This record gives sequence, C-alpha cells and structure tokens, in this order.
Amino acid sequence: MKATLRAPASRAGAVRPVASLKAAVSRVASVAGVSVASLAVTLSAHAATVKLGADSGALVFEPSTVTIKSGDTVDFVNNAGFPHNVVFDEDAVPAGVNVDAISRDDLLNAPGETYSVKLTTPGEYGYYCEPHQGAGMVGKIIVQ
Ligand SMILES: [Cu+2]
Repeated sequence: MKATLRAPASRAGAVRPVASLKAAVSRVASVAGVSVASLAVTLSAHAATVKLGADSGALVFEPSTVTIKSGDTVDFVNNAGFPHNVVFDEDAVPAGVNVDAISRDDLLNAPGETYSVKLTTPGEYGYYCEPHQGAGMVGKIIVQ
C-alpha cells in the first residue's frame, strides 16, 4: 500500500496537532479500505495485548507496561516459557479495586491461551506472574 501522509509545507515547519493527524490517517485508511480500528491500536492505546513470555523466551510480560483508557480490555496471550498467570498486587492497584476479581490465578498452560481483563478504575495496576515473579516477571497497566 502506498499511502503517504504529508503535512502541508510550512515556512515555520509547524508540527500538526495529533488530533488532525489521526483524522488524516482515518481518511487515508477509509480510502485505502483499511480497518481504522487496527490503526487506532497503534495511534492510541484503546486496548492492549501483552505477551506472556517474550519471543526470545525471556520470562517477562511483553510489553511490561501498557496504557489504556478506562473500560478498555487487556489481552494476555500465552507466548513462551509457560505456565504463567496474571496476579494483580493488592498493594499496587487503585483504592477499591478487588484484585481477586481481575486476577487470573489459574495457570495458562497452552500456547496462545488468552486471559482478557477489562479495567475501569483509573490509576496504576501492578501485577506479576506467580511462577516467575522471582525472575522479574512483573508488569504494570496504567488506566487513564
Ligand atoms: Cu510466568
């Protein structure tokens, strides 16, 4: 696909506001028949996918920090070095959030197995993988 985005030439070299860039991308995407939703993922984090275990096999959440909007869903996908799980730290979530309701204590054993969690209360959520917490398999979700 050849869809070049080019801001109008300006002597001042002004940077166009992000909002108008997004609108421009949406227009280009519509013309090109590309799903705007798939582009939106890279432009603004309406949702996120976190790999359980890096492609290299490292025992980490990849990426280890994601930022989403309130009401968005994070998908944790079993990738490498499993079993893993996703346990939210009761001392590292916004006040009033029930970590039992959002954690996945049962181990994910199968390749591609996915755990999805919707988060609504804004703030920072710290979480870890029980089997690999000692190896540094910890992550953070920022809900805006
Ligand atoms: Cu793990």
